[in-house]
Amino acid sequence: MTVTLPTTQELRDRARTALDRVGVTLPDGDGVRARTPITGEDLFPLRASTSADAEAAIAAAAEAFGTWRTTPAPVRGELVRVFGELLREHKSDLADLVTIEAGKIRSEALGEVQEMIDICDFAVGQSRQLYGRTIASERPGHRLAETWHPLGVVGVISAFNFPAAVWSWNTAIALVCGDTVVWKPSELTPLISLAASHLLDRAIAATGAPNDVHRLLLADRAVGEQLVDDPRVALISATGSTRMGREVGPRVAGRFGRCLLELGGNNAAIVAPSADLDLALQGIVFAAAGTAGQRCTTLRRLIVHRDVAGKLLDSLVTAYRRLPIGDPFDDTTLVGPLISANAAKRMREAIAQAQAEGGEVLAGGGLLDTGAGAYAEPAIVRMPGQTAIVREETFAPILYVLTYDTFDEAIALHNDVPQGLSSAVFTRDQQEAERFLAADGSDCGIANVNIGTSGAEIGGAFGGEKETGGGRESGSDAWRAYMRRATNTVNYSSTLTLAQNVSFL
Ligand code: UN1
Repeated sequence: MTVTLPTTQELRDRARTALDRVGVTLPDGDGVRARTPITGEDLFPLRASTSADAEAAIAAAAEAFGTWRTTPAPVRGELVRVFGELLREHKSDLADLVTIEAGKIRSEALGEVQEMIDICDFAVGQSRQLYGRTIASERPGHRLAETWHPLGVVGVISAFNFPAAVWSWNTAIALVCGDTVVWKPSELTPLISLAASHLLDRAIAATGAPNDVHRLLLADRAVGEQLVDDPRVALISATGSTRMGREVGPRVAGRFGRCLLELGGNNAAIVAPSADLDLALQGIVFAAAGTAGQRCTTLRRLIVHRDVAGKLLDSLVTAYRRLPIGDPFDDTTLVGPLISANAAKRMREAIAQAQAEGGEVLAGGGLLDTGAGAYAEPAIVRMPGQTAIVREETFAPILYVLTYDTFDEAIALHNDVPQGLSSAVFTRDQQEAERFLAADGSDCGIANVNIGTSGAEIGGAFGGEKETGGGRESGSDAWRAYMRRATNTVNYSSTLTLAQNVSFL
């Protein structure tokens, strides 16, 4: 396959145009390099935030919290509404930057910005729905209730693969909840971070919200650690690998801070004999090969019934052979580059380990010779069982295939990995579908029927169990993680009645 790619200079110009339209002035200096996986080359050197900058940002956000927490929640919602309008206006510019820095194809990059718009709409509604409960008191003349209050500074640590949407899930909700935010994005995606943060700054200026309700830090890991260890940061919301979460979680817990963790996934789909195989095929290809396998919700394991395995695998292999790989700005491309040459190396190593463990490569697995960028052919690897490599998350498009005979066996295989983010079953058998969603079915935070594992919409809580970290973001009652609860007992009688019938004096 020959791949025609834009030049680094063309991408630099395109990024510059998008940044200009948004109104970003690049911070001159060094320490951080904007780069593009499309050619694998650097775009701009940028000034990195120092430890003193991080200290100042945390102090400023903590001070702004003093004002923001007493601003009425619907007024806070107005900031997020205006931000959402700016996102709509600059949807195409932001999508360009997502493609340039993360390598997503155009429709997925636009989809990422749409997620940002959707969470803003959701958060605006939420700003009038920060409900507490009234509880029936056992005492006469008493009211028992709970009130939700803003929590403090939220430190958001985000990953390259959803460089802007995951930050926006956290930030839109945190802001309506009365919190302030300090953001440390991935070092791989500084330009989209600057653009998204600048649009929020413009919304802040337009609505008169305190300047420091949001601060951005472009920096390396040391600054992330500073956020993690600072007692003024009430909540750390971190997205990334399980290895990262294993370090962050105990450090934040050690200072009794709160953590919201979105870590690795090792998502599987079960394909039952009754499944609509055409539908399953489409769902599998998007979930496994889409975003070049670099979503935390990417489908990594296919657990297919022995009777339909041959037929499904034949059509999957054919579909994989036809996948257009290449320039993510080209409308016909479905698979863009991996984020780095290192990611390609890890993919090769994982496939080699799978082969050593008895795996057979049915499709893909090679690297295109583009002379620039790491363009991998999505791979399908049939495995004799759930070996060590299958139980790991490799952030690349590798789909391991296992077969099963009984549905119980399929569910056991499905749950027998350390991670618990997303899952799916393709079946037309209602008993199987319901069993998959039941307490003894999928053990993941997301469980789907007749739809793949990736591409969740805003509105539902997003997150997973086990080594995925337990956090929930973006929808349902995820807002509660960004607030503190106070239980209030109010005595409006003239008698002091003690609970539990205690008598005293
Ligand atoms: C991620 O990969 O970190 O469900 C987030 C999805 C997207 C979000 C993925 N809405 O695939």
